[in-house]
Amino acid sequence: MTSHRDKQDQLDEVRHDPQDTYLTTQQGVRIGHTDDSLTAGARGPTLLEDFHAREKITHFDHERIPERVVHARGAGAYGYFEAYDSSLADYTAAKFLTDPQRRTPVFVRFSTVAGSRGSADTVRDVRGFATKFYTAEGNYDLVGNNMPVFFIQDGIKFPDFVHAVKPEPHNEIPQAQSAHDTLWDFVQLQPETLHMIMWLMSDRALPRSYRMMQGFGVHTFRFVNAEGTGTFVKFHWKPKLGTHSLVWEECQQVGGKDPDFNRRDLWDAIESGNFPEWELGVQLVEESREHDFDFDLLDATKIIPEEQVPVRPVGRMVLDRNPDNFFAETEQVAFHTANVVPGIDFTNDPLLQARNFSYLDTQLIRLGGPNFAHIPVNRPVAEVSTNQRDGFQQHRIHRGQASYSNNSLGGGCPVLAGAGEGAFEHYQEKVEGAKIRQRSESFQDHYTQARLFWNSMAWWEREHIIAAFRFELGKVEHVHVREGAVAQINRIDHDLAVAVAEGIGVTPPEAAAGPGHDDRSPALSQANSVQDTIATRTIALLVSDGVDQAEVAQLRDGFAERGAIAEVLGTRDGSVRGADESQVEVDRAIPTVSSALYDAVIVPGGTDSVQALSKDGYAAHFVAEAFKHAKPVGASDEGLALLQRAGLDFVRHAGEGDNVVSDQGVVTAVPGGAGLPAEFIEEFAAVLAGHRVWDRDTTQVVA
Ligand code: HDD
Repeated sequence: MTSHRDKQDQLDEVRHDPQDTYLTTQQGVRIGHTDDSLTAGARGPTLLEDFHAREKITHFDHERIPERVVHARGAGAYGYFEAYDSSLADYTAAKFLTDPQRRTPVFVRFSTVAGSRGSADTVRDVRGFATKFYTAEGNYDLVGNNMPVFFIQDGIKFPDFVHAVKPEPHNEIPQAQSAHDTLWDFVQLQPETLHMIMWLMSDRALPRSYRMMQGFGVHTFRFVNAEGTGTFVKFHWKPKLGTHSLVWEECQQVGGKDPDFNRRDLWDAIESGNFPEWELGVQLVEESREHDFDFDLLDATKIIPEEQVPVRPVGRMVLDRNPDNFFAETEQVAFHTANVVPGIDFTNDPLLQARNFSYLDTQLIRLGGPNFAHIPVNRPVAEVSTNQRDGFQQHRIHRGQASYSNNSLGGGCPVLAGAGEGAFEHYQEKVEGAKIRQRSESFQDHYTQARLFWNSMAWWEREHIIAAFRFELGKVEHVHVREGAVAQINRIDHDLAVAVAEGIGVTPPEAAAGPGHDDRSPALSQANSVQDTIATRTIALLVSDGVDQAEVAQLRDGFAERGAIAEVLGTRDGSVRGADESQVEVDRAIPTVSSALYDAVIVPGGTDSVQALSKDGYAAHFVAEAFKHAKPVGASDEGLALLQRAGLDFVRHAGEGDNVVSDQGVVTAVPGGAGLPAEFIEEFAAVLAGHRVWDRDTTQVVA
């Protein structure tokens, strides 16, 4: 029976703790002095025989390995997957998906695509969502993204695409940005990118947290059941906390204030026991229906709209353990789309076929040779027995005389699995055709689904997409590239193209022939992914000397009960004086943070505190900015003064019989004998569960 401890028990064998050890060389010789080299006299030359110095420096010189050519920046964690029931057995022989008694260990790595290892987390980019399932039948890797489509249809274009999106080769500018000429030149000339570009310009490219984003296998894969029958399948991960994003301006601020924002969020959530969770779902299409769609199932630039083929929930994944060592685990983990187990197979999607070559190949250079599967994080929990030998960093001591099949000298071992012994059997698909270099006719429509995406957006999502196009194309130097991009957008939607053109100094185009349909897929809008929870959201409480300490405690406890985290931000660090002269502990000083790092802000009462905050530029800016970013803002009656100072003139005082007023996501309350009324926290939590308050008049904000 697979248990989710299996992988951890295996890793325990190599985990090393320096507690109660002596410092030694790599050879185990104890060292008593590591600060001075061995020299001929106190001021003389260093001696070659100083083996400790040489070993120490040599090892250091070799500490770096090549970063991933894409997805270099990432963060990972361990956890487990469990199937809800055995109902998928009709479609797949994969035991980890059909045996609810199993808890299959997993390692997941989230990443951005374009930036280097040290780039900021909150850039506009696709996020990688790669899962390694350590199943009892071998490792299965689902190497997906947080967007369900891809930029190109055939992997042979991948080097071109990556060269276009990465920093430009002559000056290596810009870092982790798609807003530059070469990417948009590629886009304007390669319309198959457009559907994915719509996703990239949307809020999906700015996740609030890795824990709050969807994941997709992207390709159509193939399930194969015990009888050998195939079924097309697409994989979906849905986050338990809903799918939520930052806004672009926040992303840019967070990139400076906390470039590790998403990485830290994942780490902190797991350390504090708020284990991130996703539901795995599948869309299943019988092989007989392969040609029933107006797109090709083998085209990775297309989704199967959920309204056409519903997503069927099959299990859940929980991440419950951080790695012990970033390099050993997160950096050295090696995913590969061709790591499949019985019950899961490929289709002829030309992007997938190329990936099945590329991922093994890249590890050979990145991890220095063919034995990277011996690295602890990559080792299966299933038994491994091969005739592969030698190579750099061979960690196994293979015994015996025979390392070939068939053999008689080794008793015929390792033996081949016979019928019923779990051997992987390739799906027997009949293929025929002439050898040609040609894209299928069925891959040629690049606009219909891009338009479907646009049609499905809420008004505020559309506004964000227009702003994103304007920002990105506004950074493009070549006018013909701007014009070319607008011409392509025009074939998706004319109004969108005009709105973009007007923002970037390009003549708005005439309406062009395009798909012109009004179809929508509600599942594509983040407006429809809101869950009724505020678990792990962060709320800033702004305080200074004289704050009503009882309200602070009440807010902290009230939000903690709902799984959210209220942090006390003071005009200075350490503590401030409460109205009753008690000490109120401060989590952080306001100038060291930014409203962009929090989901909401509340100003508790206390006349002196609110007066001091109102004189503090940082505090007023904090509130104004949170409001501008459509976040819930709250205040106890006295706190209103700071809201007004921040330009929120419309905010009304709560009054007699009207203890809590909620208007445009600004919630105010009059405290009574028992402090803030209970409805205040309730109402505030309800607003916060909606994540942002888009129906808000942001012209109220002081610029
Ligand atoms: Fe890829 C890494 C996802 C197309 C070649 N890819 C990589 C990672 C993710 C994806 C999540 C990071 C894995 C990790 O955390 O270590 N890639 C995708 C998705 C694609 C896709 C969802 C389209 C559906 N990729 C793709 C193509 C090729 C590659 C078409 C090459 C032909 N990808 C690679 C790579 C990487 C990689 C060069 C870099 C590091 C690595 O593999 O291990 O081989």
